[in-house]
Amino acid sequence: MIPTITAFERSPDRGRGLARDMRVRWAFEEVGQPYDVRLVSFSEMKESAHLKLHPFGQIPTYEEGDLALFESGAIIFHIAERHAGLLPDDPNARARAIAWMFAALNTVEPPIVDHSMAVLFDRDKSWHQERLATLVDRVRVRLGQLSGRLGDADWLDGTFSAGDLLMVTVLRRLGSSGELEKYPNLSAYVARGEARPAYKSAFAAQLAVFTAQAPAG
Ligand SMILES: N[C@@H](CCC(=O)N[C@@H](CS)C(=O)NCC(=O)O)C(=O)O
Repeated sequence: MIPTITAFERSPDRGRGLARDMRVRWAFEEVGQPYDVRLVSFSEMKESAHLKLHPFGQIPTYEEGDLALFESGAIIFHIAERHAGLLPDDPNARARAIAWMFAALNTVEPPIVDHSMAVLFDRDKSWHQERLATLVDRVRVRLGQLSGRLGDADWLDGTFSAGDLLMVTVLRRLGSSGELEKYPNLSAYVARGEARPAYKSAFAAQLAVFTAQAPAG
């Protein structure tokens, strides 16, 4: 059975692959699992049909037969458990890769999202510059620690895993902030992820949604 995921009908990132369906698409491509996509509008995401799939009215969701999932990390873990290629077979290496999945989502993504939300939505606030300085510091602390751990390795723990997949997508959310570029090994790490054929296929698929809807000219 082919799983179906949901994605934005009109992604605010204009096809830059920052929405969280991108990471799920990438996981599917890494393991060679075909998938369908149902596009949803912002208003549809808040309606009861979608809320049954996702209690917080967000994307992505995952449906396959009787199973409905939400949370990109849970969806990727599900894919990784059912297919070879995203988690090592060795039990300890597998546990460490799962720890990196949690680290990406619980420890690295929050300061990055807080920073981008402040840049996007709080520019007009009187306290914006002060708050931004704090948030930038928090991002830099995490990037510095991650950079130190990665060192000159290609991936976080041996071979490429779902932990790297999530970490790369999380770091990409720094966008044009200029923060990632301060850590050349992290920039190279993200570039290595983006160079993977599975990443490229996933990126092209989500970009096609945007270009199909963008006005011509
Ligand atoms: N922790 C969730 C976050 C999901 C999330 O924030 N989705 C965004 C798109 S990337 C969304 O649907 N935003 C619209 C909204 O919250 O109304 C996950 O990893 O799946």
